[in-house]
Amino acid sequence: MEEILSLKKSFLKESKSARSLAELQQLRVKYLGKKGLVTSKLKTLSTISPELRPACGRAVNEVKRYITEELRKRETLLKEEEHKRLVLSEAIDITLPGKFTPFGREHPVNKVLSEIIGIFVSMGFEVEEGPEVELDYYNFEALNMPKDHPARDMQDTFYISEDVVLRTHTSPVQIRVMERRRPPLKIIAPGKVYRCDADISHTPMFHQVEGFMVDTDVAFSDLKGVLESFIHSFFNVETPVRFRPSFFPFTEPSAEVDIGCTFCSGKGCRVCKNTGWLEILGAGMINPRVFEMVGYDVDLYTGFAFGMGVERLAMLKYSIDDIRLFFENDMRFLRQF
Ligand code: 2NL
Repeated sequence: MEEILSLKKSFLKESKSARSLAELQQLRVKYLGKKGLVTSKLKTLSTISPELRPACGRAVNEVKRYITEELRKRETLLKEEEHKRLVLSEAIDITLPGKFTPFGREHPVNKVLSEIIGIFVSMGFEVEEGPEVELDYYNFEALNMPKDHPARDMQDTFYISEDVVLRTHTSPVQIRVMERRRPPLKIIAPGKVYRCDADISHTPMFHQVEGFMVDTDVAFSDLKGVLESFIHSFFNVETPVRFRPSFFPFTEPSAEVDIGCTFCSGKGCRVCKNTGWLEILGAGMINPRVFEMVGYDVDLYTGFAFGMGVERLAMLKYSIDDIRLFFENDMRFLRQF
């Protein structure tokens, strides 16, 4: 009986100092295992005199139940402690400020580009695209710019090889369309173009929208009507529009189109160099030489064409004085559009 009671005492002491589930498991083996202390006591019951055996048996079983129950309690306690430790070690401070992820938005150049496209689409123009790396033939030759033309100088054009260039305008898209299709055609060609130039009004890459219309009797008055409609729609006001005689190898006659200065309303300022006018695009009647290159009957068809710089239009619309701002990706600039 004494031995049984001292078993209970020694277990109590040892179980108090068990700090982990592994230590608890060792205790379980030590007391309740096959060769454990309690198990051995049960085995020795048969050696005890029959009168004392029932009392001793009850006592050992009672100690066994007690130890089993105690082990279960300690196990629950240790598991809870372990869980608490885990939760604490993984805890995050929800009062800390979050990581700021800035939202993107459409670039002002793309915004203006979409707007320009939308206006021409509403007038019935189709949109066509083409390669930025272009054959010399489509970029120059087919546009009546022969080998000795000054615009073909290395100073202005990025050459990939003798006969491959980065397109300097989107006109080659229109040549490719005319080779493929017959009139009537009303097409605009938006996209990136490249010129070897860099200052406050030039970047080596910029965006252009060119457009053309070809049919049996397209006149200069059609060009004026389409461009005036476009300009009034784009600037949201009835700005004065002026066609000034000019020259392009691919149009004849050619014109540069001005609008009343948006900065001084035509009074004269630094931006319009005191002329009261700002040049916004170039245009003209397609040179019959271009039609010959694509195999159109020059006696049957006439057409107009025009070209505009998207960054330049965006600069005029939003009073931006340095084209490079579009490409610095300064959020303080980009957020404003
Ligand atoms: C400008 C002037 C222009 C064209 C582009 C063109 C295209 C073909 C045939 C004839 Cl396929 N012309 N395009 C015509 C006149 C002017 O652009 O100042 N662009 C920024």
